[in-house]
Amino acid sequence: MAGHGIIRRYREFLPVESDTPIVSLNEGNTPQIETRNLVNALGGGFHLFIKFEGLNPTASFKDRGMTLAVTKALERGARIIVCASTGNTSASAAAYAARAGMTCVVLIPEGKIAYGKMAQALIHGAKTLEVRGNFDDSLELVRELGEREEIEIVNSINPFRIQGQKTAAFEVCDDLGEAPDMHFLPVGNAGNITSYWLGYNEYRNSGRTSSLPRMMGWQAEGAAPIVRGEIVKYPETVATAIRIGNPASWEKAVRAAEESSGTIDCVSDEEILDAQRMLARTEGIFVEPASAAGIAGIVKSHSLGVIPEGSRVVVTVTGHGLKDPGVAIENAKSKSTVVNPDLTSVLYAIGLG
Ligand code: AN7
Repeated sequence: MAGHGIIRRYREFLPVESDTPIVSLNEGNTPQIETRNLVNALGGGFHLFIKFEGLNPTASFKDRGMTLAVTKALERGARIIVCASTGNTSASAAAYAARAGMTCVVLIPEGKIAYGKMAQALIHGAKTLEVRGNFDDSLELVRELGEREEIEIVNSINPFRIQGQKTAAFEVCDDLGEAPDMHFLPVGNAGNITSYWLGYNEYRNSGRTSSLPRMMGWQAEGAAPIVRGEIVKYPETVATAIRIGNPASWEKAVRAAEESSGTIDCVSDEEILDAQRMLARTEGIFVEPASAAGIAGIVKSHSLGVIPEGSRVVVTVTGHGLKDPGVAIENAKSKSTVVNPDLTSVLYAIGLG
């Protein structure tokens, strides 16, 4: 059932009944692309596969958890879904709520979400509140709103989000025929690393795979509470999606890294932007800055000799680059050229004059 959404494809692993009203946009089944150019640019020595989650319906991995969270909210009769978000969760919630005919309320940090994500919340008709504060403040408010019967929280503190997102690990294993040796991904609220670890374990326990990957999570240097071991009160990073100072799934993420002999580390904004540009130029894959944190993690790990020769590495790139055009245009480090409408001008501008 690939292509019909993650609930239909993996329903035996998910908490749904035969009469559960599935709300889906046919999310999941995203491409896993082997990227030899990038590996060669780094000096070679391992196999790298990019799980391109930016090709989900709302252009981020959040759709996997959202389909299940909204489905379950509808099933129990909630009328309103609400979330705090750095942008992608709100975009996804807004779209799935529209599909389900539910009301959606999103709380986002004022002025700190990427342009494309704001467009998504508004066009899908979500009640969009910009909070004078950061993501962590917004999540506190959402926890309070969630006390009301008619409201369902669809942040990853809703366990159905994690259940839906674990299907990405299933797809990785189905594509590779086995679990990879290492799995890299960005870490913000730490729901995704928790989900992948759950998924890899369930697949191994069901006998579909025989091994588990090392989980390699990456925070941004200015928003790295797990790496530092303390809440970051004023998180700052160009990767606004992971501008989070007090992750909801903190302990679970630490456990995933420990149990898997992996790590949670951080990369600077400069490393993130370099990785975004490098991936776009060597492979034609355009990701948002937060997603490039995982790529930067590979660059860093490889330079430190942490990636064993010949290993199979998967990296999840979580959101599409078009989400944040402003950062991309600045980071491209090249400008367009205005020319007169004649061949001489064009030839001159492209260096053939
Ligand atoms: C592109 O949308 O938290 O560690 O509110 O948008 O599971 O939080 C987004 C997080 C990585 C981090 N990459 O994942 C939100 C939000 C992208 C993201 C993360 C996010 P988690």
